[in-house]
Amino acid sequence: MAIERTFSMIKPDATRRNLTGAITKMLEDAGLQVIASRRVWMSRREAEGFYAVHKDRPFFGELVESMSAGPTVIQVLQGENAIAKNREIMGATNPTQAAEGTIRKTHALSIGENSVHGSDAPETAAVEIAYWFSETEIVG
Ligand code: RTP
Ligand code: MG
Repeated sequence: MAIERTFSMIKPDATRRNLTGAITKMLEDAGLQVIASRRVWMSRREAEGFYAVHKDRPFFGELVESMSAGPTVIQVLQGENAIAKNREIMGATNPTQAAEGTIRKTHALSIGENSVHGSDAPETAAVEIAYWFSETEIVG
């Protein structure tokens, strides 16, 4: 199995409820290693840039609003099959459809305030990591 890197965010709804440690523990317990981490309060412009692929979706305004409403913890995770593994631990986008034991089933409030983000493919992982981190900040 390939060692991969993926980009993860602990969203404002979760940092607001002091869940940074609890969520990071779920990631680490699943075998993912945090090789970069920073707390940021993103601007609307940064949120719009990061989520540009969703700009024509009806929920875009709400998404940008919630992501710039408070601090986010951005992380690079490394491990075997890290991209798929992280998506599995996160659970379905809508927490009502997320499996037992997943981060979203355990902690998310709604589809909009769903506590975490994770890259969905190697190409998006590379773009998303580079959007927030320089190579020197990533210590594998
Ligand atoms: P993510 O990108 O955040 O890891 O989650 P995802 O792939 O499961 O979901 P995606 O379709 O990429 O959507 C990005 C984020 O937009 C919000 N969303 N709101 N109100 C809605 O119908 C709706 N749909 C999506 C969610 O917060 C989702 O994580
Ligand atoms: Mg997505």
